[in-house]
Amino acid sequence: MRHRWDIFCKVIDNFGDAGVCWRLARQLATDFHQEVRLWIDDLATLSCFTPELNCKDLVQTVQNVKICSWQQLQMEFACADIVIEAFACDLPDIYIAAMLESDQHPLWINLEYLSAEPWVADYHLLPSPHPRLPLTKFFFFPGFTKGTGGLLREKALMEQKNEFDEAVRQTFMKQLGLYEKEPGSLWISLFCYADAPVAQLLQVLFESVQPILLIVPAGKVADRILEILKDAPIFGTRLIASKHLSVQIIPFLEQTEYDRLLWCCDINFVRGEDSFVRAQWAAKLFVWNIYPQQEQAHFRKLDAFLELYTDRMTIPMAAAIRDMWNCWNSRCAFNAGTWMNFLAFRESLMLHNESWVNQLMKQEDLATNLVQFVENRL
Ligand code: TRH
Repeated sequence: MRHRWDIFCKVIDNFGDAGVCWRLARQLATDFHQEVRLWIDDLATLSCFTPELNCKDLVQTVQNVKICSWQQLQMEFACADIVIEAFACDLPDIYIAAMLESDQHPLWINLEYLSAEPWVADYHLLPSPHPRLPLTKFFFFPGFTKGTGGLLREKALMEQKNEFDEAVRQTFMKQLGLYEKEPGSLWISLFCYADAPVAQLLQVLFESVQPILLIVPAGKVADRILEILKDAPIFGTRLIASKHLSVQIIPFLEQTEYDRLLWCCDINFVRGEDSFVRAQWAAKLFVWNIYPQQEQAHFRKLDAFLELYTDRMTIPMAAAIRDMWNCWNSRCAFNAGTWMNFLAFRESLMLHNESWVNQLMKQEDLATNLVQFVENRL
């Protein structure tokens, strides 16, 4: 059934809040033909990966999603049937008042952050009655296992990935200004936080005897790399960092193009939440830079994911992954040994990642779970 959805998104920092909400909004509109409005307080961040967006337009429709600046709530509006409060962003009072006034109160869902911690399944879909008002919100937890809300995965994603053959790949790479891949070379995409040991990674890659192309979308990390390599010679669009290491800074990509970049690379360094999930669907080698939290709470999340992800690996392979990921998240010193050990498992990791994707695919995707929950409640 076609329902009206309002998704509320506050950009706390970086791109993930907008990235997740935009992906969900698009999927609800495209795959489920729902009427979706995305209320966002920072159009500029959304526009970084949605080039069609015009930041001056406070209301506009892009890819069948009505995007409204949060400021527009001062004008007259009608509540939707379903309200998604992304990452406990606190619905505006004016909207809560409108919910109370509507004949049938909208179904209120709080979309939580992704975590692999075991408690997630116990809290998924729990109701939380409002302390003062006759309204209830439901917690919706994304996750990797049965009983959680699942992961964002568009219906056509795997088909599109399979159709991304050599010819399409060549065209895509050309558009990005990337030359043909040298046989035997490694392509690595790099998206991480400023405190990841990027200088150490470069140091290790300088010494590589295998040709490497490090591809870095524009941003703070790209700036840092440019600073480190300020004296490196330039060949075409690439910086020649050492005999075998070249670096190419590319523009920050449109969201679906970023997926394609992950499909093109052999190893993807990803971060936060959304790029982390996309790297899993890409099924190439990936290294996660987790979003740092106070009192190192993020390490519990990192360990919980590693526990699941390495479950079916041999002990040496699991140890190599743990070491690489822990060092990349500054829990230990990253060095050439860590890297070489990780790379040594490349072939078996590729196979592992294929079966990891198959395991994840046994679960419904997040939007399907959300729609099913809504159908059961309305
Ligand atoms: O940007 P992130 O670090 O986002 C976040 C935020 O820090 C957020 O506050 C926190 O809650 C969350 O992580 C856990 O990383 P993430 O989640 O990977 O989001 C990045 C988005 O940017 C994602 O949708 C992919 C997209 N992207 C592009 O579209 N093009 C690009 O070139 C790149 C590098 C990313």
